[in-house]
Amino acid sequence: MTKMTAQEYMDRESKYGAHNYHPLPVVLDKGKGPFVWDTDGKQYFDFLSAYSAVNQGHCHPKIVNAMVEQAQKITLTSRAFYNSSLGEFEQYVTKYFGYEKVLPMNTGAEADETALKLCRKWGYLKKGIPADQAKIICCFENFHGRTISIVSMSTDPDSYGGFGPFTPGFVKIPYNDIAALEKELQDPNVAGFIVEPIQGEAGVFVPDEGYLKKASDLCKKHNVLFIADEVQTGIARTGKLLAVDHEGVRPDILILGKAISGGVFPVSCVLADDEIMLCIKPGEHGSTFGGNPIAAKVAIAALEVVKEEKLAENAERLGKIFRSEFSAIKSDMIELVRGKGLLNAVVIRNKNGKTAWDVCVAMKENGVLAKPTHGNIIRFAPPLVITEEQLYEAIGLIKKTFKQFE
Ligand code: IF1
Repeated sequence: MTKMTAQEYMDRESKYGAHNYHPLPVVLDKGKGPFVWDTDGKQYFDFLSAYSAVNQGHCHPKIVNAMVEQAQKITLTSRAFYNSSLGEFEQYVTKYFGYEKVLPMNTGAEADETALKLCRKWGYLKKGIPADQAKIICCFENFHGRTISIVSMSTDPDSYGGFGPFTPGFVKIPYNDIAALEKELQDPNVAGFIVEPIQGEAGVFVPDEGYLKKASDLCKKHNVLFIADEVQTGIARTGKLLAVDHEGVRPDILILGKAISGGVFPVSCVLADDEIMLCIKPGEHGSTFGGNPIAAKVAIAALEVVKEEKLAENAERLGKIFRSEFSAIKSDMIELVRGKGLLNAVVIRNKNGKTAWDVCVAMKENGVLAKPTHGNIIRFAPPLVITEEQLYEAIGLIKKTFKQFE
């Protein structure tokens, strides 16, 4: 059989697959650590990490082996029965993050939905909010997933447009605005406040120092649950195990996904203490694959790697290098660079009709993969296993790319 060209791979996806994405024109075939290779064998630095799901690097042997080993024993039992791996994961992950209970799911959106349901349930059973009156505060420019209830919180027409009618009960406020939050918290029917510690998809918006702490304290004062969506910012990405750790904040409900499995298998979960978690009774929530044995073993291995390889420390240190090197790049296409740890973004100023997309295509040619979000922002998020030497090499290729637009 003759070798397919990259174009043939792309045409086949376009012919048979839904057009719900507009991928960069590259066809990936292999991944290892911070690198990926395309179908022609060309090597790239992966600076997207599957949207921060591959923090531990592509195909980490310890995590892949955990999956392969379990897959040869038993893959799925459903929760109709107990299984020998789930409790091990539940004990490990609750101790790892310091919570009494965990509810395992698969995707980030499912974990966010679980958190919303848990918050409403708690509002009715514990806070005494009248039936069906619970409100949850969320932020403009949020991203929490793609389900109907989640896009009901969205202020991005690309996320919610054409998908109405929407789930009621969400109160939208500006991000990073304590006064706006305090105003809405006066409503006794507010059950929770859901927030990304850093708004990833919006373009890596880092809130003011102290915002998360003040928000969390205000929620406590008004008996409202502080819900942190760390699907993208968690698992060492921002230089601490969790982004909320930068401010010593302990969310009432913690939402994790993506890199909790190292990108090897879909795993997500919600963590909370008994007073909240036990509001959901048997039969009131679940998922076929939630808490399956493979997910359990993969997540334990992925979390062990984070500690063993000191990924948070690496992200903290290399993130500082990235931002200082980037700030030194002389290019009138670079408006600013911002971020925390190895979750960074560069705001691009269009030049001679060239946009962030053109920069990403040129970077691809030079061996670095990244993708624009919201048109003019390029997110740079390499796997946290990248070494300082590899980072400098990648930055050199990025600098070379911007020079091509001078
Ligand atoms: C897409 C964005 C990133 C997330 C946060 C929950 C979820 C996500 C903070 C849902 C998922 C992914 C989804 C993917 C692209 C990517 C993304 F641009 F869409 F927003 F990372 F920024 N909370 N983010 O970032 O988790 O259900 O996807 O497992 O939908 O295009 P999921």
